[in-house]
Amino acid sequence: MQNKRCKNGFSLIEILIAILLVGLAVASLLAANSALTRANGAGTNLSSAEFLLGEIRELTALLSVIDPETGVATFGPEGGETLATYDDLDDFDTAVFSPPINADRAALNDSAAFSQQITVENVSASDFEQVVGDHTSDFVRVTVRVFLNGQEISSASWLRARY
Ligand SMILES: [Ca+2]
Ligand SMILES: [Ca+2]
Repeated sequence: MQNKRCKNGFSLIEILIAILLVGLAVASLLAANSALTRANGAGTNLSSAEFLLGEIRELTALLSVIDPETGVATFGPEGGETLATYDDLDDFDTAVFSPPINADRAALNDSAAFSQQITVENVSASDFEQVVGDHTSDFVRVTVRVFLNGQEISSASWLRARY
Protein backbone atom coordinates (compact mmCIF):
# COMPACT_ATOMS: atom_id res chain seq x y z
CA MET A 1 0.00 0.00 0.00
CA GLN A 2 2.75 2.44 1.08
CA ASN A 3 4.95 1.54 -1.87
CA LYS A 4 2.11 1.87 -4.31
CA ARG A 5 1.27 5.40 -3.14
CA CYS A 6 4.89 6.53 -3.47
CA LYS A 7 5.02 5.28 -7.00
CA ASN A 8 1.76 6.78 -8.13
CA GLY A 9 1.90 10.32 -6.71
CA PHE A 10 2.45 12.69 -3.82
CA SER A 11 0.86 12.64 -0.41
CA LEU A 12 -1.29 15.53 0.72
CA ILE A 13 1.50 16.67 3.09
CA GLU A 14 4.01 16.74 0.25
CA ILE A 15 1.64 18.83 -1.88
CA LEU A 16 1.01 21.25 0.99
CA ILE A 17 4.76 21.68 1.58
CA ALA A 18 5.30 22.29 -2.14
CA ILE A 19 2.54 24.96 -2.15
CA LEU A 20 4.08 26.58 0.93
CA LEU A 21 7.54 26.69 -0.67
CA VAL A 22 6.20 28.21 -3.90
CA GLY A 23 4.29 30.78 -1.84
CA LEU A 24 7.43 31.73 0.07
CA ALA A 25 9.40 32.08 -3.15
CA VAL A 26 6.74 34.34 -4.70
CA ALA A 27 6.53 36.45 -1.52
CA SER A 28 10.29 36.99 -1.43
CA LEU A 29 10.35 37.89 -5.13
CA LEU A 30 7.62 40.48 -4.55
CA ALA A 31 9.49 41.92 -1.56
CA ALA A 32 12.72 42.18 -3.56
CA ASN A 33 10.89 43.85 -6.41
CA SER A 34 9.29 46.51 -4.20
CA ALA A 35 12.65 47.26 -2.51
CA LEU A 36 14.15 47.71 -5.97
CA THR A 37 11.34 50.06 -6.99
CA ARG A 38 11.90 52.15 -3.86
CA ALA A 39 15.66 52.29 -4.50
CA ASN A 40 15.01 53.35 -8.09
CA GLY A 41 12.70 56.15 -6.94
CA ALA A 42 15.30 57.44 -4.47
CA GLY A 43 17.95 57.35 -7.20
CA THR A 44 15.76 59.34 -9.57
CA ASN A 45 15.10 61.98 -6.90
CA LEU A 46 18.80 62.24 -6.15
CA SER A 47 19.58 62.70 -9.85
CA SER A 48 16.99 65.47 -10.04
CA ALA A 49 18.51 67.13 -6.97
CA GLU A 50 22.01 66.98 -8.49
CA PHE A 51 20.63 68.53 -11.66
CA LEU A 52 19.00 71.37 -9.68
CA LEU A 53 22.25 72.03 -7.79
CA GLY A 54 24.09 72.17 -11.11
CA GLU A 55 21.64 74.69 -12.55
CA ILE A 56 22.31 77.14 -9.70
CA ARG A 57 26.03 76.59 -10.03
CA GLU A 58 25.83 77.35 -13.74
CA LEU A 59 23.56 80.35 -13.20
CA THR A 60 25.91 81.95 -10.66
CA ALA A 61 29.23 80.90 -12.23
CA LEU A 62 29.71 84.06 -14.26
CA LEU A 63 28.15 86.52 -11.81
CA SER A 64 30.25 89.16 -10.14
CA VAL A 65 30.91 88.44 -6.44
CA ILE A 66 29.86 92.00 -5.49
CA ASP A 67 27.46 94.32 -7.26
CA PRO A 68 29.01 95.82 -10.43
CA GLU A 69 27.53 99.24 -9.66
CA THR A 70 27.27 99.70 -5.92
CA GLY A 71 30.06 97.34 -4.81
CA VAL A 72 29.86 96.38 -1.15
CA ALA A 73 27.21 98.97 -0.21
CA THR A 74 24.48 96.33 0.02
CA PHE A 75 24.60 92.65 0.91
CA GLY A 76 21.60 91.18 -0.85
CA PRO A 77 19.68 92.48 -3.86
CA GLU A 78 20.25 96.14 -4.57
CA GLY A 79 17.14 98.32 -4.71
CA GLY A 80 14.74 97.31 -7.46
CA GLU A 81 16.60 94.15 -8.45
CA THR A 82 14.58 91.02 -9.04
CA LEU A 83 15.56 87.49 -9.99
CA ALA A 84 15.65 88.57 -13.63
CA THR A 85 18.18 91.32 -12.90
CA TYR A 86 20.24 89.81 -10.05
CA ASP A 87 23.80 90.56 -11.10
CA ASP A 88 25.99 89.56 -8.17
CA LEU A 89 26.29 86.55 -5.87
CA ASP A 90 24.93 88.07 -2.67
CA ASP A 91 21.70 89.03 -4.49
CA PHE A 92 20.93 85.31 -4.19
CA ASP A 93 21.53 85.11 -0.42
CA THR A 94 18.50 83.57 1.37
CA ALA A 95 16.72 83.07 -1.97
CA VAL A 96 14.27 80.15 -2.07
CA PHE A 97 13.05 78.91 -5.42
CA SER A 98 9.90 76.81 -5.29
CA PRO A 99 9.32 75.62 -7.97
CA PRO A 100 13.04 75.40 -8.63
CA ILE A 101 14.71 77.37 -11.42
CA ASN A 102 17.15 76.44 -14.13
CA ALA A 103 20.35 78.18 -15.22
CA ASP A 104 18.27 80.54 -17.40
CA ARG A 105 16.28 81.65 -14.32
CA ALA A 106 13.11 79.99 -15.63
CA ALA A 107 10.78 78.20 -13.20
CA LEU A 108 10.74 74.42 -13.60
CA ASN A 109 7.06 73.80 -12.98
CA ASP A 110 7.40 70.11 -13.78
CA SER A 111 9.65 69.77 -10.71
CA ALA A 112 7.40 71.74 -8.35
CA ALA A 113 7.87 69.20 -5.53
CA PHE A 114 11.50 70.31 -5.36
CA SER A 115 12.87 73.61 -4.10
CA GLN A 116 16.29 75.25 -4.01
CA GLN A 117 17.50 77.29 -1.04
CA ILE A 118 20.59 79.43 -1.44
CA THR A 119 22.92 80.86 1.18
CA VAL A 120 25.80 83.23 0.36
CA GLU A 121 28.33 83.94 3.10
CA ASN A 122 31.72 85.57 3.31
CA VAL A 123 34.36 83.23 4.72
CA SER A 124 37.77 83.95 6.21
CA ALA A 125 40.69 84.06 3.76
CA SER A 126 42.72 81.90 6.15
CA ASP A 127 39.94 79.42 7.02
CA PHE A 128 37.22 78.76 4.50
CA GLU A 129 35.12 77.02 7.17
CA GLN A 130 34.93 80.24 9.18
CA VAL A 131 32.00 82.50 8.28
CA VAL A 132 32.82 86.19 8.69
CA GLY A 133 30.77 89.40 8.42
CA ASP A 134 29.11 90.30 5.12
CA HIS A 135 31.61 91.83 2.67
CA THR A 136 34.49 91.60 5.18
CA SER A 137 36.57 89.16 3.12
CA ASP A 138 37.37 88.46 -0.50
CA PHE A 139 35.97 84.93 -0.38
CA VAL A 140 32.36 83.93 -0.67
CA ARG A 141 30.83 80.52 -0.09
CA VAL A 142 27.68 79.66 -1.98
CA THR A 143 25.58 76.85 -0.50
CA VAL A 144 22.61 75.35 -2.29
CA ARG A 145 20.24 72.95 -0.56
CA VAL A 146 17.67 71.01 -2.52
CA PHE A 147 14.46 69.98 -0.81
CA LEU A 148 11.85 67.48 -1.96
CA ASN A 149 8.45 68.04 -0.33
CA GLY A 150 10.18 70.03 2.40
CA GLN A 151 12.82 67.36 3.12
CA GLU A 152 16.45 68.19 2.32
CA ILE A 153 17.83 65.55 -0.03
CA SER A 154 21.04 67.06 -1.34
CA SER A 155 23.31 70.07 -0.97
CA ALA A 156 26.50 71.52 -2.38
CA SER A 157 28.85 74.38 -1.48
CA TRP A 158 31.55 76.09 -3.45
CA LEU A 159 33.84 79.06 -3.06
CA ARG A 160 34.26 82.16 -5.19
CA ALA A 161 36.97 84.76 -4.81
CA ARG A 162 36.32 88.44 -5.32
CA TYR A 163 39.48 89.16 -7.24
CA1 LIG B 1 23.04 93.22 -7.54
CA1 LIG C 1 24.10 92.54 -4.16
